[in-house]
Amino acid sequence: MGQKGRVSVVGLGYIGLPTALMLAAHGVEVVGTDYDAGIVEKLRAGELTFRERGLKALYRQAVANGIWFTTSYEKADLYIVSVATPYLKESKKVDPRYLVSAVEEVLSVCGKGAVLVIESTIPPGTIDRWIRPLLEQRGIKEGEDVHLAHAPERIIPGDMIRELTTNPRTIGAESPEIGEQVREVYRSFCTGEIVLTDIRTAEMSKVVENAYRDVNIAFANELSKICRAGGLDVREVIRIANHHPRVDILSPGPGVGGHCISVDPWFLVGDWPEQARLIRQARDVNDSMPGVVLARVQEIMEAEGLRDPSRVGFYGVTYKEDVDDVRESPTLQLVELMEAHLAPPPKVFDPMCARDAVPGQYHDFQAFLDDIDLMVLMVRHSHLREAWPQVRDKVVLDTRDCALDRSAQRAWYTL
Ligand code: SAJ
Repeated sequence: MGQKGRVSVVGLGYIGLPTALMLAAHGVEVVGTDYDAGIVEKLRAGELTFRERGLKALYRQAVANGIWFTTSYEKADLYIVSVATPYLKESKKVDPRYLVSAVEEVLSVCGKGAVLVIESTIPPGTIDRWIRPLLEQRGIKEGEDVHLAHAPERIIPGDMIRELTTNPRTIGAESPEIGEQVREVYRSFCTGEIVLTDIRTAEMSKVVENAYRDVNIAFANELSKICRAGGLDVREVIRIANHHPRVDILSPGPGVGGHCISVDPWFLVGDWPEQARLIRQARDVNDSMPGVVLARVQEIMEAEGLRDPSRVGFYGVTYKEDVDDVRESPTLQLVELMEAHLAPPPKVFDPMCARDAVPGQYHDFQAFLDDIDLMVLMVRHSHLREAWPQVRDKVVLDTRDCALDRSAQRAWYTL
């Protein structure tokens, strides 16, 4: 529909693709651009690039409404830039290279009055430091030739489509008028409240949301270490503590993966190392968890008289349940640690991950079971519940409190 003009979504990854499809499915004219020809070819051929509940149906609706995919940057009224913003391993600061190059491409094609919305997660000051200078270098006037806004995404992988529709959103814009214009575009599909603010506050609040969750998961993981040392059942302790009306502790686990919670807090540490002490500590606690699992595996092997590390199997390689994303996955970190400290290679099975995330990954559950004695439950995929009757006579290490029947197993351990 011409009313909102044409929207170009740049970067068709985990966030850009659902956003582009959602806009198109709600009648907005959308062109999706990605520099990766492989992604564009797949999307043109009717194939999705990752698994997510409800994404297929949304894709069909968007295609029926005329969305198209290309590797070239097109003229549009509004651009939504959703490219990866990793952090630099040494300094912990944001690595803006994909963002800068995408914005450079957009600036080379966009017409006067175009609005550039950055959706990628960025630390406060990124637009000042990296985007505004790009305009200045080209003699482009912000507020006249081009307008800037930041609309960080907040959707949770595994429930993206519902959350895209219902989550509240934040839009930081160069002026209230531009904020209003951007809000109108998101309003086409978003039923949640859309709050307007300035760009730096929007940048900060997004990073803060993920740092908050990281700190809270670290608290649960630290409790799990304390309870193990104190001979207590951490799950029971948390369950009881959470009865308190103002206590709501998260779940301990084998570590924090994914490209958001394990990355974004570093931005604050990178820019404010003196102030961001707790946030840094939380990162370290969460990063230590794969090592804690490894130590537990070694203890259990000892206790159960299991001598062959190659008969240890990890169930789940994705960073969490019912997604196919393996970025920063605790299992991948653990496999690396095992290769360094125990004889390689451990066995890995994941029902969500069609491609091999590790060499020799199993795709047949029974074959995986036949080759292992100790099964480490790393991810609580829905598949596990259905397939559980197949699992018999194993030593199990449950890192996720999977709430499964233990009676058919040889022994059961928790983190
Ligand atoms: N995890 C635990 N214990 C918990 C909760 C999570 O160990 O109690 C682990 C998960 O297993 C996973 C990691 O933490 O490895 C992160 O998973 P998650 O489900 O907490 O979050 P993400 O990374 O999938 O999505 C987050 C969300 N942010 C918040 O909830 C504040 C989502 O809303 C954001 O849109 C997303 O980051 C993002 O893209 O920034």
